[in-house]
Amino acid sequence: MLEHNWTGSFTKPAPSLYPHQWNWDAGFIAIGYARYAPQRALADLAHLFRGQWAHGMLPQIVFGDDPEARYFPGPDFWQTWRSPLAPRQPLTSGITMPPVHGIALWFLLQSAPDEQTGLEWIRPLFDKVVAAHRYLYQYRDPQEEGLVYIRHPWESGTDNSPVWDEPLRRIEVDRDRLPPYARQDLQNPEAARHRPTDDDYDRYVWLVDLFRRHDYDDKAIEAECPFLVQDPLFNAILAWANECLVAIGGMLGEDMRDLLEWNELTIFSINRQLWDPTQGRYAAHDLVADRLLPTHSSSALMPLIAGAPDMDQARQLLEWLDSAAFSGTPDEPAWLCPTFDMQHPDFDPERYWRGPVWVNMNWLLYHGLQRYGLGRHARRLKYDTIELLERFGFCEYFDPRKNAPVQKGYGTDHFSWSAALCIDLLAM
Ligand code: 2M8
Repeated sequence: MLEHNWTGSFTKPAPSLYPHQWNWDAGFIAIGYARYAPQRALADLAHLFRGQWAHGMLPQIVFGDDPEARYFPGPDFWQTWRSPLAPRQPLTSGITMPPVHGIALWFLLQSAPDEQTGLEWIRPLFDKVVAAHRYLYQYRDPQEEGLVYIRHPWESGTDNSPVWDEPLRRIEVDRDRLPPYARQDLQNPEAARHRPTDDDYDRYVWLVDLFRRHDYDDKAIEAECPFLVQDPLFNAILAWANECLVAIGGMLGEDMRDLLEWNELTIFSINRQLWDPTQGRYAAHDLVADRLLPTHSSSALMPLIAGAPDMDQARQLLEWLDSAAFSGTPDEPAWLCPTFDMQHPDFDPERYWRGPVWVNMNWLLYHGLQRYGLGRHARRLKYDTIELLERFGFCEYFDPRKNAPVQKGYGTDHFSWSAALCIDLLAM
């Protein structure tokens, strides 16, 4: 599948639905390649970082040049040439994504025949990944508390999660003033049931329009953007990646004091700011309303990957994972791990990030559980993931209900990170 999606210069997330290169997809894909084709991983990541902006932002999409590629929004819609910081070539989108690349470098290093070789492989990428973290701390952490915000649901990677509904509702869309656009993602008959709704897309487009009107100036956007959220998933990935970079930097003899300080603050603030003691889990913090968002997705478990929770917090997270929210009931058993609370009225087992199981989230949670010595849970997560792929194909996402009358996974098939992370899980 990865061969199939390799274009000659980068790996697409999927054959036609996602015809360009995506930021966190490339990180997960590199983790799979690391197991059998590390040079391919390095080439893929090198291509991604060609799209890095002058101030360090690593864009969500690096566009390829296939004239047949159909994707909205493409480069003409993003118009990133309005910013002096954006590369002229390759063209990119104007937002970022969860920074998994430090973690990918760590996995590449682990897969090398020896430490020296591994360090030589990743050396050319190291400073670029650090620069992407520096961008996040300098431009996305206005209160200098070690927590970075996202300014678009696409930056979360969990695009239409019910958690974003509340801050998105703040956006009043006037269709007459919205730039005209045509979705390209509804080409198969099931897509309208599985993908985000048109109302979601109107808000996604509204936000892009705001960004481009401000020529992608971070400060100007921050002053006006109604969607500024500190996501536990994004910040937990940042913290795990910081940790990986600090370890690699130590081996390379680099001065890692900045990253160490930032990371200490990030872990501290994940617990101080994002822990919801009334629920016993992490939550996203809405910077505009200055409050914790009341709905919680499986992202609320993810600070486990960064070692942020203490043992008592970890126990509360585990209880939640074991509850009907994620593990289902005797009548309605679940594959681990639904991305949203199955008992919540907003849960939708078929719609994208509102409930289905995603392989990248399972892979992350697997590592979080291992980190806390929760081997039995980690194994269940691993074998559920492999069984889903075996039964339903290398799809993009899966119905979490074991009793669901389905023969196949949802979304596109030949999905790169489902294949890549399966390789890694099997090799582990
Ligand atoms: C999905 O997001 C893109 C926009 O970035 C889309 O829906 O068009 C998400 O699942 C995201 O996490 C993923 O990186 C991307 C490509 O696989 O697709």
